[in-house]
Amino acid sequence: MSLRLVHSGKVRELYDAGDGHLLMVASDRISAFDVVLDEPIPDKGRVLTAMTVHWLEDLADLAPSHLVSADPARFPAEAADLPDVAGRALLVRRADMLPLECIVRGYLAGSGWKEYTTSRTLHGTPLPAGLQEADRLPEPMFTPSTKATEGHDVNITFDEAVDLVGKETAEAARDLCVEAYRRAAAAGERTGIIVADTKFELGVIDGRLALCDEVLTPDSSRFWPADKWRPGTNPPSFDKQPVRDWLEGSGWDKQPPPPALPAEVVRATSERYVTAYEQISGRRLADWYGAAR
Ligand code: PZK
Repeated sequence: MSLRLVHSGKVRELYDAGDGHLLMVASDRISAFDVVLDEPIPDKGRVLTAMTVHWLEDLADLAPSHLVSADPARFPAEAADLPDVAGRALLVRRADMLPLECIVRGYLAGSGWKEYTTSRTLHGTPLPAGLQEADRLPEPMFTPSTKATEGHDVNITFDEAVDLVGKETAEAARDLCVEAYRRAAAAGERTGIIVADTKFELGVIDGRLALCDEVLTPDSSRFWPADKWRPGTNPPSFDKQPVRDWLEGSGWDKQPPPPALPAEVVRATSERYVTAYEQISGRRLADWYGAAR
C-alpha cells in the first residue's frame, strides 16, 4: 500500500500520511521563467526541507507550526516506497488552511517594483517618491493574495482578506507574518543574506493559527546576497541566478520545452542552495537526514 497523493505542485508533492497527518515532499526539481527544467538540482529538496525546519524551530516561540518530524524513522512505513525521501520530506499535521497567500515585503522587487513604477504605490498603499528598484521599504508590508486557480496569484486588499477569514484571523495572520519576516530578515542580515520578501501559508490547528507549508525557503522567498545588493539594480537571486543567467544567454524563447542545463550550471546552482542553508542556519547540510555516506 502506497501513500495517497493529495497534491502535486510543480516541484513538490503532498501525501496523506494517515491519522490526520500529511507527508510534504520537496523534490530536486527547479523552475525558472515559470517552466520546470529537466535536470534535477542535487540537494535542492534537502535544502528546502532543512531550511523550513530551521526557521520553524527558530520561530517556535512566536507561533506553533504543522511540523511533526523530519526524522524518516517516524514516517509511516509506506513512505519507504517513495524514492530518496530521507531529508526531503516532513511529516506534518493536517491544518485548515487559510485561503490566503500571506506575503510580506521588506524591499521593492518583482511585481512590487513594477506597481511602484506605474502608480507609486505598493499593494495600493502610497509610498514615498524617489524609491529605486530593490530599495528597502520604510517598513515591511503585508501584501496578501489569493491562489488563482490558473496562473499567478491575485493581490487582495486587507479588507478582502477580512472578508475571506474574518477580522480577528486576518489581523492575527498579518501580525504573525510581519513579525516572522522581521525576525528572519534580521537573522539573514547577520549572515549576509537579504530576505527581500517571503510568502507564508498559515493554517488553523487545534484552534490556533500555525505556520504551515515550507517556510522562508528560496522557493517561497526572494533571497539576495547582501554584498551584491545595490538599489537601482535587480540584485541576483541567491539560489537561481546561475540558471537564469545561462537560460538568458542560451537564446531560449521561454516556451517549453526548455534547453538542457549544462552540468556546470547544475553544479553551481546546487552549491548556491547548500551555501544558502549553511549560511542561514550555521549548520552543515551533511548533518541533515539523507546525506550521501
Ligand atoms: C497544504 N499545500 C501546498 C504543499 C504540494 C502542495 N499542514 C497542511 N494541512 C493541510 N493542507 C496543507 C498543509 C501544508 N503544508 C499545503 N496544500 C495543502 C502544497 C506541498 C506540496 F503539492
